[in-house]
Amino acid sequence: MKRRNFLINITAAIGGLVATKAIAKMGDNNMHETMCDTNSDKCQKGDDMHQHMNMGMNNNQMPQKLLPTSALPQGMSLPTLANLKNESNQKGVFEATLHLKPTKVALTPDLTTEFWTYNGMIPGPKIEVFEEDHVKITVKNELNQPTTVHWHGLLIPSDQDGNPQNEIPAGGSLTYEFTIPKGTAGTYWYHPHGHNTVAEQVYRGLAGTFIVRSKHDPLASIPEQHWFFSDLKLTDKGQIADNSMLDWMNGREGQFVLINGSYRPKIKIDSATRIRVWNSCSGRYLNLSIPNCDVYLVGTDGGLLAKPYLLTEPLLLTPAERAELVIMPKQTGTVYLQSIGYDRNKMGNVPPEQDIILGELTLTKSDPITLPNTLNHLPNMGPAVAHKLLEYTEVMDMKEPRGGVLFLINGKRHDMSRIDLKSKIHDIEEWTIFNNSHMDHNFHIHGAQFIVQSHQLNDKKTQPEYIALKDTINLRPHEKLTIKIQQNLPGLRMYHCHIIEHETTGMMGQLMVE
Ligand SMILES: [Cu+2]
Repeated sequence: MKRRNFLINITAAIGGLVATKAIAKMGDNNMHETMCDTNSDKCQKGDDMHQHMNMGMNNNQMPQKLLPTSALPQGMSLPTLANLKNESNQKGVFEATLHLKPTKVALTPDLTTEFWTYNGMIPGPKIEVFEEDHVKITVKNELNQPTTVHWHGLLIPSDQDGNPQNEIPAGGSLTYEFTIPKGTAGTYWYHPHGHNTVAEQVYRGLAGTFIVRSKHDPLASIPEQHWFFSDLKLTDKGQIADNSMLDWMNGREGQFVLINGSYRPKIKIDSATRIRVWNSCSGRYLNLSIPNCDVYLVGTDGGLLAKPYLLTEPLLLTPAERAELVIMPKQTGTVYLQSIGYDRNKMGNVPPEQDIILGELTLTKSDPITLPNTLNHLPNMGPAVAHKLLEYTEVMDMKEPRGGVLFLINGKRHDMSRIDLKSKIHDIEEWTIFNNSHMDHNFHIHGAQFIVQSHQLNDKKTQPEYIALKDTINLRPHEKLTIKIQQNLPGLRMYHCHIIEHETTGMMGQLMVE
């Protein structure tokens, strides 16, 4: 969004205009951002903070006209993610190049959209390596702004992990080099992590998958699919829309959710299938419902669970979370893959959450398979020797042009020159993260996979139902989450909310591991 438009918005907000707008949800009749007035039942939110937002933070941009969802073809076969080609013929070495560049993509014969891409692809090419491989990826930045590549979830040295302090200038290039540690097979991804630019670079298309395989994978014999979810917001001219003020406040949600770059694809499941799932959306929470199947959760962000866990409810995947599932169709037929409406307590006048259709599953009933009882040996982390407390808060600030709300950690905005916390290398630490705010936020930290110990909400403390390796986890409003974490490499690590608009506007801190 242009600076001039921000100023117009702010001036109008102070002038006290009452019309606010809400972003239309995916649905065939809601193709533009609708106007809602503050008295409408549909738009009303009850509590104090939301009232604040309604009175002081009206969203006074001209409504953006969005492309009707009927303009994109749907029901194509799920595309396979293209691999990033290994240019090395040395055993155990993965060497490749990623070019970041503006790329015109023909979404239909009549509609060409300019994305920012890795190697011209939406999503970026899939990187597949084995544990202990040596990875050498040269990134050429042909954008007109700096960037970095963050290897989300991987346990690699901090100076190779795309911190905002290590930007690749416009026109520059950098070679990232790291070795994948043993025992870290899992489902990762890569995306930009520069200073102040992440939201735009991600919503313009920059993200890709990174799979680390084990040579002793207990599920290797099961056929595998990849579902990479991303979000796309297009103007009525078919171009990538700027963030609205509501996007900056709540995290961006577009009118299209794509799987592997395809809108509402058809997905065939004709036997027990292992599915790796990524939520790469900027702000959208996915609450996945897979009907007429037994769905086992077998892995999370950082690898396989200790044992399979049969899901009895939709799987909530907040931005940046991943999961590995084994799906066994119980009936033959066609069903919708959906995200069930989940209220994450957005600010401002927004319509109620709805179920949305993500794709169409063509199921063939097949004999169930028996999954191994033991999938992984997860670390027993032992007693913590240090404790840390993080508090998320939200504060209104009309001087903040991107949404008028500051999202803070321990009362502070991200400052690249400030060390917020220090940890001793290899120490087992217990962190308590307190979401002292009115909306859901998630927590992501670089350089480690943590294990959740407990959730506390309204004085009720619960233990997680399964032990899992996580680098990103959701917090409900006023929830206190306790994790155990160990940083095993020295250097600077970021931690932040992964609603990318919140991260970009400063809901991020810096940990120094020494
Ligand atoms: Cu957040």
